[in-house]
Amino acid sequence: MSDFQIRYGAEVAAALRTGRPVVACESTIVSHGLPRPDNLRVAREIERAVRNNGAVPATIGMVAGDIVVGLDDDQLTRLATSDTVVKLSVRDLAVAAARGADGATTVAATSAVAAAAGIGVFATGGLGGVHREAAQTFDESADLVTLARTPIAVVCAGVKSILDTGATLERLETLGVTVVGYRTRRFPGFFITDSGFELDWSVDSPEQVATTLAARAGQGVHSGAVIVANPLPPDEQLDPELHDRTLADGLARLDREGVTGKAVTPFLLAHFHSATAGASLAVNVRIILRNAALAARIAVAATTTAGEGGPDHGRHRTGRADG
Ligand code: PSU
Ligand code: MN
Repeated sequence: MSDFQIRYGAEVAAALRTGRPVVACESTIVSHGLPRPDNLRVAREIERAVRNNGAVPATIGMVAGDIVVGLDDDQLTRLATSDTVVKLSVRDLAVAAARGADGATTVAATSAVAAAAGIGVFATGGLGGVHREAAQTFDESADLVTLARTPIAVVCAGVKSILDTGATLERLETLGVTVVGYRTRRFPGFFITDSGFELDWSVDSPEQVATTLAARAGQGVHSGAVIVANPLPPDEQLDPELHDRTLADGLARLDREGVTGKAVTPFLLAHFHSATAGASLAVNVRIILRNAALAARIAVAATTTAGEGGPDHGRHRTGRADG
């Protein structure tokens, strides 16, 4: 019988015990964000990218009602291939556990669980944010409010370009979430290198991110996340013209087919992947692998940076991840 406590993969448990660098990885990008059968291969490649850069990957998800930090390969396969995997944000975790469900954790749920587990760095693709029709629909991802109260460094390529990037950046500012560009002052646009929006800060190295985390822990006044926005090099981005066309079609389909709620993001991503004949998929995979590598280098730097910015970063948090 489950007591609903977080379960740990053996390697992750050992790494956390001994203070080795650990990077949290998300499962919703695997189950709902990437098409099959590529998704399982990519999930394994993400873990390999983390390892190749010196850290232990901890992919987070729910298996038969248990929150697992550090899914093993059987569990990863199950979440990548089963048809009954539910997309879980923070608010879904307890009821899904009570029902013994299989689930994949979003950015919100993955960060909340990772911080509770004492993991200080998290790699994903793109964050959720404010949707373009939010003025009418109120559709704003729970990723934003969760990051406001969850002390973790999240490496991403900005917010998905299907969103209203300007509105999302305004909300992140309101919510007090730190946003830094990695070697850039331009906020990336996920599939696109440059979203067109300027950032106040950039950081130049994994060490500088680690020092920032140490400063936050030392200052003792922070309870939210640090977003490390890592753009694709321009020659690796999706052709911006193809991007804009595909997006316009996708938004029109959304409207026509009446897709709402948590189905919106997976629907638009799937539309991109089929409408660009896999071009957006290749870009999406590049984004995730690059973020996994950078996150690992940050985690490594954080374990060697003096002070509390190291692997214990998340343990001394002041804000509860579960609200
Ligand atoms: N970015 C991607 N692929 C994804 C997602 C983001 O490139 O699959 C997922 C993440 O799990 C993110 C979620 O947390 O979409 C946001 O969904 P929503 O907009 O329903 O909050
Ligand atoms: Mn939503």
